[in-house]
Amino acid sequence: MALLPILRFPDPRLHRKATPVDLVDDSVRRLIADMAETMYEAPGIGLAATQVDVHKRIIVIDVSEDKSKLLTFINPEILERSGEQVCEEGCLSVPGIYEKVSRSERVRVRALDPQGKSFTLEAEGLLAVCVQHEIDHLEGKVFVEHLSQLKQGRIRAKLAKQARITA
Ligand code: GNR
Ligand code: NI
Repeated sequence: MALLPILRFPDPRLHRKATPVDLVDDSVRRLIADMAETMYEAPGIGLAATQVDVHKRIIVIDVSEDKSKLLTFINPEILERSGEQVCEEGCLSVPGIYEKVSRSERVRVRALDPQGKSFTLEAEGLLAVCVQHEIDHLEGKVFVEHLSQLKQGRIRAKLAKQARITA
């Protein structure tokens, strides 16, 4: 296993659209194991392959208290969505920034598991938020892009200032 470096907003590679996985093989399973290790170490509740500069449609999520329920979604698709919820979101690619984003309250997702088998999952609450946040990454979209231009400008300025301090 290996820890993978996480891209930081506004890296242009975060805006690439990921392509579907055509074969779930050992190299995909190895990437999933590395993504899970990277997510737990960060620590975070989700990670999209895009964030580790792999532009394939793969997501890992674990919203459980004791970090014992790893979920893997390969080629995820939202089949149905309903309701609305507002959640304060953060992102491992946008460290130190937390902002409220409005998303669907419930989603039904279809994806492949690490054995290449299709499954569907009904998600609500934080899990539903996380699924939508991660699928956005696969589309090249970072959560701050849901915010007003004014807020995005402030966030870019804050991150640029942080980068100058840590350089
Ligand atoms: O760790 C994470 N926490 C989080 C909190 C609220 C809404 C979404 C998230 S996902 C984030 C990890 C991450 O950046 N995934 O892409
Ligand atoms: Ni994120």
